[in-house]
Amino acid sequence: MTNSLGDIQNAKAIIIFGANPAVNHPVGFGHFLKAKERNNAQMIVVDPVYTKTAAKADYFCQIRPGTDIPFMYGMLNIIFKNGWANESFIKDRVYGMELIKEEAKKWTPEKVADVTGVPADKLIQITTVYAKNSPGTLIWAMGLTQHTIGSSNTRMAPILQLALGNMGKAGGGTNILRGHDNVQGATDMCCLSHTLPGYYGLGDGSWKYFAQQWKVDYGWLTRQFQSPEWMNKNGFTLARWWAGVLDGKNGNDKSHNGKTSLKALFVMGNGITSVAQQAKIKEGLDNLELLVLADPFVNEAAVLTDKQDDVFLLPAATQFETSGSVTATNRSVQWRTQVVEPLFESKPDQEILFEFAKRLGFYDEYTAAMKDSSGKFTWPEDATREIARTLKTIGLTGWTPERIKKHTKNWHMFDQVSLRGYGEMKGEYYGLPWPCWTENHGGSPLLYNTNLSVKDGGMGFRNRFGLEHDGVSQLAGKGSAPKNSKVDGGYPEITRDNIEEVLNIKLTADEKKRIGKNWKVDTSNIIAEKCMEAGIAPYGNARARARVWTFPDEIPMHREPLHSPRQDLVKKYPAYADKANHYRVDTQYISKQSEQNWSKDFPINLVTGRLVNMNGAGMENRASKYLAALSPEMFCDINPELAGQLGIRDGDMIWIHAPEGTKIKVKAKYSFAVSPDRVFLPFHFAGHFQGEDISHKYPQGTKPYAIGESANTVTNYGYDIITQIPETKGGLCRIERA
Ligand SMILES: Nc1nc2c(c(=O)[nH]1)N[C@H]1C(S)=C(S)[C@@H](COP(=O)(O)OP(=O)(O)OC[C@H]3O[C@@H](n4cnc5c(=O)[nH]c(N)nc54)[C@H](O)[C@@H]3O)O[C@H]1N2
Ligand SMILES: Nc1nc2c(c(=O)[nH]1)N[C@H]1C(S)=C(S)[C@@H](COP(=O)(O)OP(=O)(O)OC[C@H]3O[C@@H](n4cnc5c(=O)[nH]c(N)nc54)[C@H](O)[C@@H]3O)O[C@H]1N2
Ligand SMILES: [Mo]
Repeated sequence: MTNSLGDIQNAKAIIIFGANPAVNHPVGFGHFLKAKERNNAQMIVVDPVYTKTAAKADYFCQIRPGTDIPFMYGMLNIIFKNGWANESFIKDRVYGMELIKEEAKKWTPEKVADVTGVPADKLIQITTVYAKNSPGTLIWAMGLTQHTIGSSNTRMAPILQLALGNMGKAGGGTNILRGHDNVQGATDMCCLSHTLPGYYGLGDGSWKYFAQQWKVDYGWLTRQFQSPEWMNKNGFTLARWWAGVLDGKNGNDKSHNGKTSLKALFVMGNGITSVAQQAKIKEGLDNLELLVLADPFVNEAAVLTDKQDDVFLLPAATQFETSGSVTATNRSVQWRTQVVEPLFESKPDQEILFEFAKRLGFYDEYTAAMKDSSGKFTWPEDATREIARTLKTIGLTGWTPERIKKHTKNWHMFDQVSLRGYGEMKGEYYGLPWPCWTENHGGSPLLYNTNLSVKDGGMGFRNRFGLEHDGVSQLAGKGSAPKNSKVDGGYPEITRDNIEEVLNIKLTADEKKRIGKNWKVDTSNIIAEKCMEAGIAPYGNARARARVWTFPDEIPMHREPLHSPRQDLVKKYPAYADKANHYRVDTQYISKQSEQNWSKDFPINLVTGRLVNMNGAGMENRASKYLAALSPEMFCDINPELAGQLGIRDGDMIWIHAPEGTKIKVKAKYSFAVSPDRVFLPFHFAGHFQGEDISHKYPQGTKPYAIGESANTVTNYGYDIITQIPETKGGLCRIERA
């Protein structure tokens, strides 16, 4: 999220792609409604389903799943044609927009209408409204990401904002509504298999930096791997770990994993039934040697599997029973205080991990960086200090436990919209939104804003991809530097070698001795401090890239979902080539898409999403009598017209069949929110599997109040080409009366 939820109140237009905040971010949605009250902000919702958010919008575009790229190119077509683009912003701060202009020319409103299902005049109407009501904020969430082209979708949306010059502005920006409590923090800390914490890339240099910061021997670290080259390879993802268990099947090739299958699975805080391809996941679970589930509830992976031995449920404490820093969707940090001591024999997650480390023999190394000279540490304060000391890339230097606690204690001393502090909090923004470059820096509430000095939260775009590409400068143009900058225009990221030249300063001999190699590893903080004095962002001042020369599609291109209802368009916009060793698993694209005409046997689009009373895999809520009562059983939203064609009455049980050969049995619920060519399934249920009630497998006394089929038993095969997120928002199915 470039701005903040509060800042949405500054918007004059709000366009929402694939997010349903009225249901999924109901508190944050208050800011959207305030924007309407304050500025008469025009709200546009683009979604395949008429959602509760759409009900509050001024305009609703019912898009076919997986066609947001044509939709946005269609908007750009109209914007460029009418001269509504912000050409000076593009000239000074963007790279590669001419390629986008060329592609946009192809997407006339009529062509967009054919591909997306949104009428041409509607596209022209909403584009006019959005372009003329500036600043406009662009919101997205899972409706853009959960596709094989999810990563292209999430590049396309910022490109639209860059074209309109809506980036780096109050009331503008790209505001991605994050999911779980602290999911931003979890990502920043790298619950990921392809980077180190703080998004430091896998590579010898990063590992050496972390070895030093973790106070462990680099050689010891390398010995934890089969051989050192494995340190720099992507691991498995949550979406496809199961393929690692299934020897030689489903894209498994053991040579991608040190010639071995996965044998054990340790799950801490994921419901498992929330992941696509449940039948395969079951097979993966069944074939494990060891399954350990650390969860405050019964993790329904234990119910899904037929595995009888070596399945352990560890009682994890909840977040009410622990404390520490948590990061909100807008990069602001808060301190969470403990409400009660862990109940019964449950333990907070870190205690469980410490106990593991002790038994596996690396507790000393695990805790080394937190310990003082007497070998003691205080949890979680010393962990927070370690993070602040280490993670320069996203600017966490200023996040000391003392400052974070003071912010949380004084949250009434901050403005809700600008996040600016008053009284003793003056000069700081609520939660010190990162980057928070130094221990005196007040945080950056709004990314890429050049109207503020760097000291006050301003910055340009990061210089991450070199100084030039194909002879074109990657640095920002003259005149576009943050306020009070010593340099007028673009400049590179700051290093030991260029600091004196770029900042036009002289370092003392002592500073020269202490300074780190570059801003990302400079634990002396000399680079950050000197940069603040000079009004310079340590990470440089560059252009935002519309063209990514290292990606399979250099600019976002439309590609039909692997299972598309439009066979004619599949030929025109085919999927990617298959990708071997994609996070250790061979992954199908074109071979799956062209295996057969899927839409012939599976003619209906399948969309999945959320309910307001349930969360994720849903066990937490289905175990609550009152929340379960609001949606006591699994259902499928179906348009009465489609239902009528299939002879299905409201409340009938139906079978939903998927291309993978799997099926679920659920209740039909008449709804006009979906058009007759698609159905909607919530994914919060478990306890039934392909028509069978497996609830006898819950440990005694733990069966939740509501059980049902998991939508993920029928979500289709398909994984994003960069991130491997499952294509749970675009697939096909066949429906019949049960
Ligand atoms: N009550 C509740 N709140 C939650 C959660 C929960 O489970 N329950 N989960 C939290 C988490 S982890 C997350 S990530 C967020 C997710 O928040 P959202 O992303 O808002 O959640 P979804 O309902 O999954 O999807 C949003 C919308 O995307 C639409 N969509 C599907 N396909 C497409 C498409 O191709 N294009 C477009 N434009 N739209 C599409 C769906 O119809 C749906 O209305 O919510 C968080 N908040
Ligand atoms: N079909 C379909 N599938 C989807 C999605 C979709 O839109 N459609 N959305 C996807 C998305 S965005 C997400 S984020 C996932 C969400 O799915 P999950 O990540 O499975 O979400 P939760 O149910 O919140 O799971 C969290 C688990 O952690 C446990 N837990 C809660 N607090 C703690 C704690 O403090 N410690 C520990 N150890 N455990 C705890 C809960 O009891 C629960 O079992 O679902 C994904 N799956
Ligand atoms: Mo999520």
